[in-house]
Amino acid sequence: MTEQNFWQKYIFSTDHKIIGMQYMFTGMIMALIGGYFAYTFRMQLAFPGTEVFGFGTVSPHEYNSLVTNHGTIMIFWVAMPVLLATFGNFLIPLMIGCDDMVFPRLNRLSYQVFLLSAIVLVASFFVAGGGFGGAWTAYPPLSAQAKYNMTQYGATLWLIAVALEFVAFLLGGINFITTLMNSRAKGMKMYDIPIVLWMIVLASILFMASVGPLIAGAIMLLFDQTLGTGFFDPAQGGDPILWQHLFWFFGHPEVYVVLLPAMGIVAEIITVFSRKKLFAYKTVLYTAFATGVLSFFVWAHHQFIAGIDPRMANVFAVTTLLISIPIAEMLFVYIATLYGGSIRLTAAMLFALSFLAAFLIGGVTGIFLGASGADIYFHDTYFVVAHFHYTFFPIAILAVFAGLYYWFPKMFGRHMSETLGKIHFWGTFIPFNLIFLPLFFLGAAGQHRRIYSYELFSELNSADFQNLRVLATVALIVMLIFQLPFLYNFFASMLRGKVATANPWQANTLEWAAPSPPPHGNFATLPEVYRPPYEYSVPGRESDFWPQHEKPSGESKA
Ligand SMILES: [Cu+2]
Repeated sequence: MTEQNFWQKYIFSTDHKIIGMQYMFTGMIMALIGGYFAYTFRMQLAFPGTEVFGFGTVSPHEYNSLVTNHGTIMIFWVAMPVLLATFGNFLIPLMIGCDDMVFPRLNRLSYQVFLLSAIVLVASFFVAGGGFGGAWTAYPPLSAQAKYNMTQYGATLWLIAVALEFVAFLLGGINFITTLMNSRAKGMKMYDIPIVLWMIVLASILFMASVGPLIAGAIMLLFDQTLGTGFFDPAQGGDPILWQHLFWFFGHPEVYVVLLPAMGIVAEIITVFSRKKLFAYKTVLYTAFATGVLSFFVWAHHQFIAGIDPRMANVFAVTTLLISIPIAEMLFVYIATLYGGSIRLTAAMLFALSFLAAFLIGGVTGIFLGASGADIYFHDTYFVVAHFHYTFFPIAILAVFAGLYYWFPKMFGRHMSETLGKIHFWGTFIPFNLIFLPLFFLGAAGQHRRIYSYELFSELNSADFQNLRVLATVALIVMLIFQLPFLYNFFASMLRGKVATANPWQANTLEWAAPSPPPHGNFATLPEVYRPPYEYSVPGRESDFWPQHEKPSGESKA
């Protein structure tokens, strides 16, 4: 191969590992923006009218825009690119033992479209009228009409950015599915595929199957905004509830689009760091599949108070409770995997374990909201905000950090500092709970969300309530400060970290059979697989693990 210059190697690369990292760095930058937005509007809530560092005072419209774009960024420009695209791109070819994706140039196009979508979104903050402020769900008629939202350009650019982002993930999803099905190492059967790859591919299928109606809806909404059509405007005979159906038909499966890869990452980490095989591999696989199918039948639980027929509400309450069964089963399998293991509490393992604990709280509080009667009270209160942050934060932050600490040696050939990693873990996990536990209390006490200043509502403005808001905001600031050791650790370790061997954690999946970092093309000779994944030694005999690609010596196969 001829020498590549910087641009060919890092900017216009078709190497799946480089593309994965491009997604990762873009996701990191967007996470900093999303985190900063959270800081600005939390400051307004805790100290109304205050001068926010780097921003000035927050006007009511700016408040709406900050909340809207915080949600949009964290879900579409952080959780999806990092969980699906970064780990999907980096891990799929390495873990199935092949040299690259089936469609490397399609892969490059996917990132380029994604980058364009991010640029369009950031541009939307700076147009006349400011960024879109109609919430990440973009309910019409507010989102459809300039006369309501006063942000015609911001709203339109926001919509175009989201649509472009969907295109990027459609392209990526095609690649993931094809590669997993066609390029597996010799000897790797369907049930030998590492669980994280199943999860990423199932998530891609879920995304591709659910996003179609929303793309159609987004185009209709774009026409409503720009051409004066009235698909969603009751004043013109349109139906705003139609948008809610189109949005949540995608929006609920979207939760599993990011949850499943997170569950997969955590499965890899807890098996390696407890020296156990996954307690029930096929059960996890089937429950993930069941979750995916069920996720298409729960969407209207977001619409219990939108005027849908109460008999339909009963149906969706039941399907919503049903979907908690496979998820609970997955959690039980993970706990059973940990049981009796010889556990190594590395930074990656701490983040993985905290994911299980935090997500459990998120899941259980979802049952309150899934019960249509209780939801009449809880709907649109801070209880909902607390609930979905107890699901999304473990997914998009805790599982992502777990994966970054775990695969960093493979990505960059060096180790991150474990000490800084543990400081970062506690500085993230403790404040996280102090941010969102108070919001459960505020929501249960009836505090509505999406309100600029509670000073206008005497019954919500008591000192007790305000103290809880201040607690949440201060905890957020502490958590943001504790991301600095991570950033330092991440970038300094790339250059100066302890050099990593090919398989520093003694894992047995195939990515660890490649050098750290793997060269373009990954393996000197393509590996063959002789054992199923997750076959580890008995607890306590950590040196005696069985890599998938090593031939069994006859009697060692227990
Ligand atoms: Cu939902």
